[in-house]
Amino acid sequence: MKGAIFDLDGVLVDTAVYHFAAWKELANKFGFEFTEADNERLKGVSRMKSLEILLSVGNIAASDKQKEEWAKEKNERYVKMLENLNENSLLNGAKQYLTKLHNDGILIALGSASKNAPLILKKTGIEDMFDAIVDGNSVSKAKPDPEIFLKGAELLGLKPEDCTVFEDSQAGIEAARAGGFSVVAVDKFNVLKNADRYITQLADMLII
Ligand code: B16
Ligand code: MG
Repeated sequence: MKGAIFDLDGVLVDTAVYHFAAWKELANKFGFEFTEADNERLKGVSRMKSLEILLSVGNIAASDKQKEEWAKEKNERYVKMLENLNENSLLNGAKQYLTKLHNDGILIALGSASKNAPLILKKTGIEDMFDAIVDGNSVSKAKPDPEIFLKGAELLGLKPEDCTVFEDSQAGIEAARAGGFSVVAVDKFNVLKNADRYITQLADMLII
């Protein structure tokens, strides 16, 4: 491995809890329950696609304009919750593993679908640990399309086969596979398939 490409939500930072809370508030406003099981389907998926899944759960039809407004509303709720983020929001072993890779001369990229990635990196204090950043603001195709990771490898000046992707979503694993990367699945609930290696948290990577 010459390069490591990290997903953000669910791999480095526990923002999934805030995504869920903000989607749940929106669903409650519409008058239906949005469960943890429903929420699993949103992991790694873009904001608009997530809204469409939520609306299908509630059996709600909407125009594109309405969808834009609701996606914006959810994001405003979510960004407000992100005010609570700090270094303690980093997942177990995340900062230590990034530091280890850096000290070992491995190049590090971010490969996240989130448009809020710059804010999250800043609030958790890890923005300076990346040699390249690719997020929802810089790509047009969402995972499982490999664009995010291919762009990350390109910015690092490396070939996909020299990089490992760390992912917690099935869409992200498929994206990495499609791009020719090896994949480590961060799989807390034993639900992911098709990865080269499975860990429950990045701290597992520190155990030799
Ligand atoms: P935003 P990741 C993804 O982040 C989340 O897993 C997914 O739940 C979210 O819908 C997506 O970012 C977009 O996030 O609304 O902040 O742009 O896992 O790719 O780091
Ligand atoms: Mg993720």
